[in-house]
Amino acid sequence: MASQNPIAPSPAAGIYGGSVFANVVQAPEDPILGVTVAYNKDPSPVKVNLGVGAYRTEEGKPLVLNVVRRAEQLLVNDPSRVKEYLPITGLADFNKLSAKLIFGADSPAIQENRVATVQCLSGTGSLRVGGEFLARHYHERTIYIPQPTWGNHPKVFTLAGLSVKTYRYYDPTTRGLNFEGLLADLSAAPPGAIVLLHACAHNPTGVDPTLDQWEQIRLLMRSKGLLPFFDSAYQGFASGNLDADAQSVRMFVADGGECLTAQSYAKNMGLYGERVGALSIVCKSADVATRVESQLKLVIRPMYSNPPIHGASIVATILKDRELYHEWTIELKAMADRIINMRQQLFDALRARGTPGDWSHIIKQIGMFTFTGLNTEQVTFMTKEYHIYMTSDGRISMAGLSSKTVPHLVDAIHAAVTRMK
Ligand code: PLA
Repeated sequence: MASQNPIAPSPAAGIYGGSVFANVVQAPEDPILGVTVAYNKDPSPVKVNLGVGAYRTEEGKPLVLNVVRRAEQLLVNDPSRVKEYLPITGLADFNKLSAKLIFGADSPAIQENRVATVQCLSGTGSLRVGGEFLARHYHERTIYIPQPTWGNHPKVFTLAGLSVKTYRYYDPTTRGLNFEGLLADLSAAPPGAIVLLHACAHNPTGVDPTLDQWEQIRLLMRSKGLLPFFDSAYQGFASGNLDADAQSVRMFVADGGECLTAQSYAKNMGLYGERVGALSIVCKSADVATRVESQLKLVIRPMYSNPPIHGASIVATILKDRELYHEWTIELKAMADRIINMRQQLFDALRARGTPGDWSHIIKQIGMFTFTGLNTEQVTFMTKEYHIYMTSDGRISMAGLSSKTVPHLVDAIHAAVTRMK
């Protein structure tokens, strides 16, 4: 009977000093989300978190959009709503409306039913599902990502089964786009290679190609048969205008060619923790799109079966109602404007302080982040001495800054650049 004792130690336990997991090593914190972990542990009353890209109000508080609260109220008050499983591909309305939002209401690809859209777990989940689909069904397994890029990109695509290479993107000397390097690297890529493009508000650099440069990128990519995979995590957050921020994607769809797009509603609707996003694959024909969708289901079903219902219902409620949609665009513009205003305030304050250096990139860069040019040593100093939390590459989230915290940040930057070069 003793051998059947359910709480008897497993045979391996002794070997590993009591736990079968005793040889598991401590993993490092995530380079971005780990900044919040460190920030939360700091008891200092002056601490500021400029790490993760999460919007804060002037009072430093997280923001739930009024239009989101209204949509949630409508959902709660609707007794016909149930908690059944969604289909594997998610909420049908949400998928249609998401495709319209990124490609434009009059997009021929949508009208011709050439787009396969599936609801996924925010931007990250959409990238992962797209990556896994490509690894299974696309002939070229190499994906080129910009250098630098969002730190999770290489991990997502490697684990999806793709081989990750980089193309030149940012020039630290000009703090702008390395356009020549970008064109040279994409020209040298094997025909058919996948290319990850940030639709707007490039993370972490805040540097986007101009429309003219996008057109040259498009011509080069189409001539070489390179497959565009757009990451659209900041639509509306860059300029404050949803259509303007989708222009890069729409240029590639307008030429009739194929592409993938991962959309996130984390930032533009403030739905971070609801994990709501979409993957769209634009195909040459409706017939191909139908087959692509059937294969996307085979990727999703064993991964998480089907997506959550709440966030997608909020988005669909807002996108399908003219008045709610309008209210959303106003709130979105207010968030984008506050970020642009913080750029100006930070730039003005550094100039007024006489902090050495040309800080004009702060007002030239686009979107949620400023790529300050501060080095790891300076960042460590600012965190230790001033309790300013940011990623070690010198990126700061402008959305985490407010008029009240600008002077403290300027003190920290001034001390960092004057004391350590
Ligand atoms: N793509 C890019 C370019 C991003 O910057 C982010 C989020 C995502 C995708 C994924 O977002 P989602 O899955 O939440 O929709 N980047 C954040 C957060 C804002 C993070 O690292 O997870 C950042 O601070 O860089």
